[in-house]
Amino acid sequence: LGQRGLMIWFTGLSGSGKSTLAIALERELQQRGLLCRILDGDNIRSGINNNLGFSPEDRVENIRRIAEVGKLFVDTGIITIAAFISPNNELREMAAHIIGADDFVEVYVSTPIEECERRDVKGLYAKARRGEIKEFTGVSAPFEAPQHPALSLDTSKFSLEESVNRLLHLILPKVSA
Ligand code: GGZ
Repeated sequence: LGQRGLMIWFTGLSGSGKSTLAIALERELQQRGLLCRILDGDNIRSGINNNLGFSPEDRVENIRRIAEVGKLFVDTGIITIAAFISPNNELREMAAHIIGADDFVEVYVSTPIEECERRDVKGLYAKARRGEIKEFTGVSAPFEAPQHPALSLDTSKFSLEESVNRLLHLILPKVSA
């Protein structure tokens, strides 16, 4: 295959830019001939995890299954990009443990909540503030910032291009077989 598998694990609030970064990173990796796969709400919460909500217990099960599926991809040699809020250290440590710490790169998308809420692409923050969505991360459910991420990216400070360049700088040296 000419590449090594790796999990790029994005963590951050809703609207912080995880999916946008994941898609832009995937494009750059593919242009370099590297095989990759995005795991996000669109292909996980709508499918294998469609019986899960956002209670603390369901978030654990969400992340557990994502990590188990992700491990299969990583062990196949695929650069796997996960974009989930994964709101606390315990969840992220579980994922790292399942996948294997050597194959796990934690990237904190640290865009401040004020900016995420200002963007409110899907109107979810407004709904959460009105109480129409319960246990919404950052509003009525906790988000714990990672203590030692491999990389922190605040998308209100860096352009998409700058962020992707930083990601490539981190990842490319790790994936040559
Ligand atoms: C957080 C929620 C919630 C609640 C629905 N809390 O911006 P989005 O819409 O597309 O991304 C959010 C997504 C979060 O799912 P994750 O699987 O990443 O969360 S976790 O890792 O905590 O399990 C948001 C939408 O789902 N969403 N309700 N209550 N986000």
